[in-house]
Amino acid sequence: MPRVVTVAAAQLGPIQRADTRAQVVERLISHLRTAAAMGCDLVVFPELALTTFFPRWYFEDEAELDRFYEAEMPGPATRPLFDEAKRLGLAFHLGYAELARDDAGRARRYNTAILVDKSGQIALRYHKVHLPGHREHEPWRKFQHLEKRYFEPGDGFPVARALGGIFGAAICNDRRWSETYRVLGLQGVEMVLIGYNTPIHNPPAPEHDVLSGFHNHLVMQAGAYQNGTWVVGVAKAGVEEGCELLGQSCVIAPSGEIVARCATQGDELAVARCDLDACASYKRTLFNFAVHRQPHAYGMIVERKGAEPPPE
Ligand code: CDT
Repeated sequence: MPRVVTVAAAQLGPIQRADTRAQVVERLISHLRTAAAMGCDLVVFPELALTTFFPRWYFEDEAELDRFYEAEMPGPATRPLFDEAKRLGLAFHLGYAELARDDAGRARRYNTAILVDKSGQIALRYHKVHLPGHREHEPWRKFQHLEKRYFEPGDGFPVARALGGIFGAAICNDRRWSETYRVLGLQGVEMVLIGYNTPIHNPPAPEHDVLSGFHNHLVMQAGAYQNGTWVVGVAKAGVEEGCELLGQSCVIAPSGEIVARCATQGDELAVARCDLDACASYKRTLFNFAVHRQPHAYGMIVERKGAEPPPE
């Protein structure tokens, strides 16, 4: 029997700071209903899909910061999303800011993505590993990117069996790192779910701005092909609090080809019928890791963090 997952890349237009959780969840539910009418199995929402992209601001007051985080999942505001997905028989993937507490009651903040299966159970929880930006306030920037301040990095790239296949997740900046896809690929991943909020302007390197759309697809297409996996990349797009975020949400086949993509910067679905068995011809041949990889030659990948050029 073919293992087909019909997936919706559920792009969101901007979420402004004044938008309430209830308003946002209503938009997510509207995406669920459209996706169900289109015969989807899985709806993929972006990174930090419940709020505006708050790392663009420096907050001194922790109580103000806390308002962007979820202390429970599902909580009172997100329960209707879980209920509606279950009623419609849909799995979904959601990015949000997670506020957990350790045994000593200390706050642990993560940029989190979950995959919720069709029965409403959380099948996979992922904490973003590659946190971009900076830790301290840098007033020279047009806007801040304080992910290093507001989150702690996750410690790995788990996969889960769901929907008849093997699923993994990555979040935004993770998609630019080949290590992300390879660690997932080494666990046999067949579909990688990636939400993102990508400001088109990068204050430390404005010369890259014009290439931001190219780089977005470049990295996800390479990651898909080199690991023989589907990749679903989903944006929060458009002008959010004066900051322009990239769109281009898409579904990428294990061939590296884009098979569906959004055309707007607003709320929009890109739907594709994904045969998970299409991964096999790549995983069995050109990218048969067990046959062709040479780990003895890759030691530096884990032993060394920064580049160390040879002496002059
Ligand atoms: N959200 C996120 O990770 N955004 C980054 C911006 C990089 S520029 C500091 C990205 O890689 O798209």
